[in-house]
Amino acid sequence: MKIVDAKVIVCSPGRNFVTLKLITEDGIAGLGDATLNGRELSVASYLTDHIIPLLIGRDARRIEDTWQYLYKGAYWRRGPVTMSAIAAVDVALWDIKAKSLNVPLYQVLGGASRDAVMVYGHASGDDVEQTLGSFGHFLSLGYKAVRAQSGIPGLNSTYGISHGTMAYEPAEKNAPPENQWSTEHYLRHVPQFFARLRKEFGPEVHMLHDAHHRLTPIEAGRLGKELEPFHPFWLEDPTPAELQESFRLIRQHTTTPLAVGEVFDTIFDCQQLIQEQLIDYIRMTVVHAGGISHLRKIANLAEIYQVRTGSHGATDLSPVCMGAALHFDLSVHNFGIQEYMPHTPETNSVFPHAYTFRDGFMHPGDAPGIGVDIDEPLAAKYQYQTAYLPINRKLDGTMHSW
Ligand code: CS2
Ligand code: MG
Repeated sequence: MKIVDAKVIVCSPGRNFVTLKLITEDGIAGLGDATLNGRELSVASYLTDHIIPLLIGRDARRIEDTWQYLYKGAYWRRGPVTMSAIAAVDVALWDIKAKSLNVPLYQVLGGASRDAVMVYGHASGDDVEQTLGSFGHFLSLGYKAVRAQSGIPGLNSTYGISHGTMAYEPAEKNAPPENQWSTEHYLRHVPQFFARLRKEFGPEVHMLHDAHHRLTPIEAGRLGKELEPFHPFWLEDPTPAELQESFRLIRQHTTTPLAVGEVFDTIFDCQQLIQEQLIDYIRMTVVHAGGISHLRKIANLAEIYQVRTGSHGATDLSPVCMGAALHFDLSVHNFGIQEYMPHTPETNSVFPHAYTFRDGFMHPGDAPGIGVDIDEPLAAKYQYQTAYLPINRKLDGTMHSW
């Protein structure tokens, strides 16, 4: 089953997406998401200029060999651009594999381990009252788990606050917008915020929060300890995780569950975190972590150490990624939760899909493959637009993690 054609489709139905399409001699088409928010064209070029010429003529059935060929064959290993490009090829080949067998991908991955996939939504607001209203809205939609992010008193901007009907979309045109940060303001605010959430919505609903890489380990230990009475489902990205051992300090101070990994791209980024049980959920997902093939290896390592999956699922990951992730989530044993930020209607029209949401859970559907397609003529109407993630500065102007 040779690959005879391949193309990279860059489109921007409300935000930029990069999609790889592989076509076999039998006419089977496979899709892979290659979107890297803020650096999309780097991955598009990596695929078009360097990988696609190597794929033409290869046997599409040799998924693992192709992964190793692209990983070891590049010599220069790891990194978000390389691993997003490899991920797109990997997912497209798994899509082709399942389509060639005329089964949904999860059946090829070992079949379903659960009936459906629990997801969490994103409640946010400029202040606590607005966020409480948003949180209640997600409960009315049937979500069993909701992430809560609110504006921080004294700061004119922060991470994760949606405006209008759009889900939070952290990419702005032409130049990175500047956010401002104060750890002191934040640490004063969040425990009170969570106290209000629990008082308003009771003990049952799963509540999540994303610190978005902004605390030192000891500050994260303090926040985790102060949140314990409100038993959050997880505290995400409490501190930058390049230094994996820094999570030992957080663990010494709190039992609040920790989730990390959306910015990781290989198993080596999380190996120590998993093997020392420094985290409870690994956030890596198919588009940035080398595809289904590599994410399965990460999940298998995590299973030994009782770490569960909690894959990233923001709107800057395309429906192609969401579809593939849901097949993975349905099948993997140590599944924890899946992030779900619904895409816009224009994005969904470009990427028709079989996955569904109902009462707080999702299912990938039983269409052959990953169950996601791309309407190329419609995609062509949405031209790429330069867009950047925000940057973040402390009140004195010092650069900080966004
Ligand atoms: C966030 C993301 O979903 C999350 O947990 O961390 O919104 C993240 O900021 C974006 O995916 C970055 O592109
Ligand atoms: Mg996050």
